[in-house]
Amino acid sequence: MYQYTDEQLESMKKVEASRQERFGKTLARMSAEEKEQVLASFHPDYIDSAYEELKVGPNKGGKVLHELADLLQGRSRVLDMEIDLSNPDYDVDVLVIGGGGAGSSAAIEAHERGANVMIVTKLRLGDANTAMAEGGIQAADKPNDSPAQHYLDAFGGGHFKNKPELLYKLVTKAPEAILWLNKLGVMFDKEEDGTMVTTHGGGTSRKRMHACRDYSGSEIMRTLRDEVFNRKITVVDFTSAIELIKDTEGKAAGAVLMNMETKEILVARAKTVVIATGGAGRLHYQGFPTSNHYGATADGLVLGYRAGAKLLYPETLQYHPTGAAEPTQIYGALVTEKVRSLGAQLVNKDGEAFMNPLETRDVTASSIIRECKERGNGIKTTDGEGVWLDTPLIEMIGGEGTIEKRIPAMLRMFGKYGIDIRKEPILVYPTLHYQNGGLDIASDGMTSVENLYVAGEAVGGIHGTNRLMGNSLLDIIVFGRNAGQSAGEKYKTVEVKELTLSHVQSFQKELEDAGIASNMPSPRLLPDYRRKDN
Ligand code: MEZ
Repeated sequence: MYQYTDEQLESMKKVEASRQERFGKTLARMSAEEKEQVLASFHPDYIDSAYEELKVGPNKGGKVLHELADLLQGRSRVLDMEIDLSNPDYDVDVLVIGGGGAGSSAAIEAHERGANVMIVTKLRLGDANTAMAEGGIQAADKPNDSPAQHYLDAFGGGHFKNKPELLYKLVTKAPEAILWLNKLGVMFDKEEDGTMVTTHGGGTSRKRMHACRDYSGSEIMRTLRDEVFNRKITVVDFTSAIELIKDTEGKAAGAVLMNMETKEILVARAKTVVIATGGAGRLHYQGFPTSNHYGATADGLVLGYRAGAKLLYPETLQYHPTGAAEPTQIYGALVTEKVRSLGAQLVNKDGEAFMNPLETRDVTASSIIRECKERGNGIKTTDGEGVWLDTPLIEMIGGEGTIEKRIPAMLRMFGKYGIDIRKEPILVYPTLHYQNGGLDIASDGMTSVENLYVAGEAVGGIHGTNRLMGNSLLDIIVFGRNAGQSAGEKYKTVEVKELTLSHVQSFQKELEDAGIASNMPSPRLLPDYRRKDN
């Protein structure tokens, strides 16, 4: 059971005392200038000292966070191995690296096109950020909405940096994505007459968030996983891709795999390869906690980069405004934005609502950091500080039972520690949630490396430099299917030449020429939480 400190209890009383007065009031949105100011002063992406310039590779001269630079310029795990590429352990049409929502969607679509598909995943199928997504998936499929409106919201939220052709695909394919999922068996929240229930997210001008309570990602992943199993698609689990293989024409042609338990090295030859390895939260950029699953270590970015694929906006990360700040056992865990969509306000130590809670994520996270760091209005927590998210307002607005019905996962997550979010506010602080940038793709999903496709969080450019809520579950479906459809057609024309890892040696030479002699094994594969002092 969580025991509040005296200071926290005293502050909570002020939140309770001001609740009635705050109830029903909507705080004004910030002006463009105010947003720019708070971002420049408080968003972690603006901290220059957290970044360094890349010395080698397709983004040479560009800046990335130190933690990512260490891996992009780290030492390939295959350099010290003798690997026989002449006799592959697997030979497939489409190799999908990653077993989350994007990888599964890609595999299903490629399989639909007759391809012999194999998914390789370092944990189990479905151990992915997809399964951890809570609040929902956007699609403009109501009469008062349109893909054009969805485009404008996401383009503004992304600071007008989204790659237009990718964003166009995202929003125009969104209604179809919902229908596809619905047909596969996803249990979306629906009204009695079968209409989908939709809500707002930060930065949306229409209610277009479709959800499955606050288990949206888990429900979507359950359905995709069933479909992969029903189709009998080969899944090699507990096995990581540690390097891409090319053929002598420089085209992607497979991957070197490592069994995570036995460390056995295996070779997969493939006519096309889809990277769907997800995000990077477990790199804990700038020391932030994360809402991500354990495998989120940017592996796909490293593999793709060494193979010659360019990164787009790798310097922009998403810090979800509301990670749990107490109790310490769930520090950094996601408190879905849906909590704010349903009416919870962000409140400081004196019981004052300090901002409109549905500003875009980057603005909201920065404002929370400002409230704590500059204004001194945060509440001390075990791991740092936080602000209140006043959840009891949800029941006042929506009626008794709303929390149980709409956000049961939140009720349970805090309930385990004796915190009843229907009656008490909760403490939150930004948590590392999403990698806005990633590998650059064309609208068919292919990188600049022939036959190498990317889908899901490993892609950069769809969301510009800041993603809106619910556009990630959408992008894993739209771009997962897209990559699977493209790779599932392309393989039919591919003739793989002799396999080679010469690009890895060339990259290593580039590193040495640049004076970088790193011994850091790359990709990371899993985080290391072992204590360093014994
Ligand atoms: O898209 C997301 O990141 C999402 C739906 C998260 C959430 O707050 O629930």
